[in-house]
Amino acid sequence: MPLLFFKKNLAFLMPFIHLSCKDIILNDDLRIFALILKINPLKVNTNNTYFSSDFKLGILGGGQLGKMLLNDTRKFDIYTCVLDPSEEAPCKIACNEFYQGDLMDFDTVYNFGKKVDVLTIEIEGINLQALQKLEDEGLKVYPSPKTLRFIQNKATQKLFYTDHNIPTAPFTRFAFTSEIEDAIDNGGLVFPFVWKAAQFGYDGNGVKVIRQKSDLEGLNNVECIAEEMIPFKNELAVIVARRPSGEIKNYPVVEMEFHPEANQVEYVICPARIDETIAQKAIDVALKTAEAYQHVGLLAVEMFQTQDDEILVNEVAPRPHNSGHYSIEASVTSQFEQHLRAVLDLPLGRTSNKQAGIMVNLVGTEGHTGNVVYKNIEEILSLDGVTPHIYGKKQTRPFRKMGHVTIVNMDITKARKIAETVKNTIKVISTNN
Ligand code: AIR
Repeated sequence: MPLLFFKKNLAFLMPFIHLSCKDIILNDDLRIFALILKINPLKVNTNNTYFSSDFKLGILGGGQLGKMLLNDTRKFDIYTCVLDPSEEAPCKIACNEFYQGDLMDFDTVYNFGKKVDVLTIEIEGINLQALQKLEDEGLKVYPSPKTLRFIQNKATQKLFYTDHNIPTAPFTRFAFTSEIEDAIDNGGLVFPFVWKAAQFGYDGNGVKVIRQKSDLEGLNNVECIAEEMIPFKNELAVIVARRPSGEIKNYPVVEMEFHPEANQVEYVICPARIDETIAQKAIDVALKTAEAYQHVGLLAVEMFQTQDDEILVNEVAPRPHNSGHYSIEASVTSQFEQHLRAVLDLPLGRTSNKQAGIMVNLVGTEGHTGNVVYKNIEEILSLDGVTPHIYGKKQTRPFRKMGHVTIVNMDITKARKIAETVKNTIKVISTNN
C-alpha cells in the first residue's frame, strides 16, 4: 500500500525532492515519501548533491573570511546565502542571496537558518540559542553550537583545556574585573598578568597586559580571566580540518613574527622556522584539541612555544583564520576550500605547501579614518610572487583589517625579504586625512 501510494504520487512529489526532510514532514500527504527519504536521504553525500544543485549553504557573517570562502563556493558552483549586519558587507558581491541583519538576534538567525541546508560561520559572535534550536530541529550546523558555547567565552574555553588535559597557561576566572584588586592584595595574583575579557573581544580587543594596579583603570567591569604571562619564544598556529565522518588533517605549523617594539604580528610564515620535534609537538596538541571538541570544519589553534619548548594552547578559532590566508597561494588546498570540504563531509584535500608562503596583514594606519586608499599598491604588484587581497571594506580606521598580501617563493629567506619590502611600501590610509 505505501509503495502504491508512492508510485501514484511520484509525479506530484518530484518538485519536492530537493526540499529537506523536515520541510516535507510538515505536509501530511507526504509523510510516506518523507519516510523513504529518511531511509535513503537524497541530500547526503550522493554524487552531485552540492554542485550546481538546489542545495543552499548558509554563512553567518559576511566579512573578509566569508568573501574568501565564496571564491571556493563559486569555484564549485555551490549556492550560498549570507547574513551580515552591514549593508556594505564584503560578501555581498559574491553570494547568491544576501540578508542584512543582526547576528546576535534570535529571530534573525533562526529565520535565516530555516532557508538553508547546512549552516556555517565566519565570525563567532552569533546567537547561540537560535543555532541550538536549528540544530535540535535537524539542521547541520558546523561548528556545532555546543563547541561555539565553549569558545565564545574565554573562561569556559580555558576550562575546557584543563578538563581535557590540553596544555594551556595557568589562569584565574573572575565574575567581574573589580574582583581582581582583592586577588592582588591577598597575594592570589602576581604582576605581570594578562587580563582578558571573557566575551566579545576580537582582533586584540578585550586583552591587556597588567604590570601594576593602575593598568586596571578603565577596563570594562565584566566577566574575565587573569592569565599568567608567558614569555614565549614563538607564537605558532596550526589549522586542523575535520569532517563529520572523523577524517582529520592538519596544515603545517605557521609562525607569527612580531614587531620587536610594537608587539604586533607582522608576518605569518609557513612553514615555521622551528625544530621538527617542536613542530610535531604543536601538531599533536592541535589535533588533540580538534578531537576533544569533536570539531567539524576548520579549527585554528594558536599556541605559545615557551622558553622550555613546551607548547601551550593560547586560543582557538572554529573557522578559517588569518594564520591560514597564506594557503590561498601557497598550499595545494586553501583553508577556505578545505573548510567547505569539511562542513559538506567531502574528502579533505592535501594540506602541504607548493612553496613557502608569507602573509602580511594590511591594517588601517593610525590617524586615518574614512574612505580607504591603498597607497603604493602598484609598486608591490611588481615584486616577485606577490598577491594582494583587498577585502572590499570602503571605510578604514586604525588597525582595522582591510586586506592582506601573500608572498610565495621556493626560498623562505627570499620570501621573508620581499615581505619586508611589501610591509614597508604599501600603506592603508584614507582620502580625508
Ligand atoms: N573575523 C571574524 N573573526 C575574526 C575576524 N577577523 C572577520 C570576519 C568578520 C570580519 O572579520 O570575516 O566578518 C569583520 O571585520 P570588521 O572589520 O568589519 O570588524
